[in-house]
Amino acid sequence: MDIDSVLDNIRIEEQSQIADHRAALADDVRRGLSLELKELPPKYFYDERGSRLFEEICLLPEYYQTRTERQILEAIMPGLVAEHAPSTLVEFGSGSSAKTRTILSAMADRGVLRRYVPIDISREILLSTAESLVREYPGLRVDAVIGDFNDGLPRIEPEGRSLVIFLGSTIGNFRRPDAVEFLRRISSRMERDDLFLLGVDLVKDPARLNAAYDDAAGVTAEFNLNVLRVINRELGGTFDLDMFAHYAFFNPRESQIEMHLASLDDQRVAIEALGMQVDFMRGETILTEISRKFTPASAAHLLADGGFEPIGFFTDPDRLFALALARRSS
Ligand code: AVJ
Repeated sequence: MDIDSVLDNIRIEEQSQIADHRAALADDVRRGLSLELKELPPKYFYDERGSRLFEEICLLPEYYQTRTERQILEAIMPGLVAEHAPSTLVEFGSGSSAKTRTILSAMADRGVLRRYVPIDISREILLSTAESLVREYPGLRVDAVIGDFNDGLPRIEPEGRSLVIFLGSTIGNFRRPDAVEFLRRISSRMERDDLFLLGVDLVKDPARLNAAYDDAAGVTAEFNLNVLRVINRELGGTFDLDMFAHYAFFNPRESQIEMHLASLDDQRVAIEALGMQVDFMRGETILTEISRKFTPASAAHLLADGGFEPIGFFTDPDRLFALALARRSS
């Protein structure tokens, strides 16, 4: 397939409100490090190095999420496509769309695949993914959307039934009210016969959860510390990465993993671009990520509050991970 016919099948639309990523980072860092209980949003882990570290995490023996979700997808997609015949796949936070191929192939095998709508913040990743997919799936149209999760579902002209997916348990990064709001923005844009598939990590033995976020090879620790590197580079921070330790644990009362960076001593850090100095007491932590864990009931409840009617719940034999299927409630 020559490059012109490939590009004929690709459209990229910019929908993100955030024109200036450094300004957004500056605002979030100023706010988060001024709080009495310091925190930083997890989205800033993912510069080039952080994205590479996350891909490494997905291959770790302790991190069961990625391969388990893929197993479930492989098991359920043929049946789901046979029953519902979706022609458009819409994916939030598509990244490099690795798991997406399982779904696209199931749709292609049934002859129903028409269009893929990946939504991601990285134009480069969207473009390169779109190009390879258009080559791999003859006749596929890719309408890529550059956007943030906060932008919600893009307006797509209806053309058959859509399957909207949000995989990887990324919903677990949202505090519950934010998750509800995010889901509501999606459900309000969906047609009654569209489908929504949500990946959720399940509650399990806390030791297993703790290991998944504190791997023996130390990759998750590097990933966590990477946010300080990003602040140093983008905002002229003076964080000494050797003066902070990765600290992650399951909090059963909140049903969430909490990932922190703990200050190893009393210290003062400057952030030049913010004209700001931040004091840390020995042992004080920055909350860098929450990763909420669900039961079948709590996932169904969240979906219902988000404007969805749960219609299916699929898990693996060890009940490590789950995919919840839903449609808009009316
Ligand atoms: C990409 C948000 C699903 O919460 O498990 C992996 C990120 N953090 N190890 C997760 C992550 C530490 C991951 N999500």
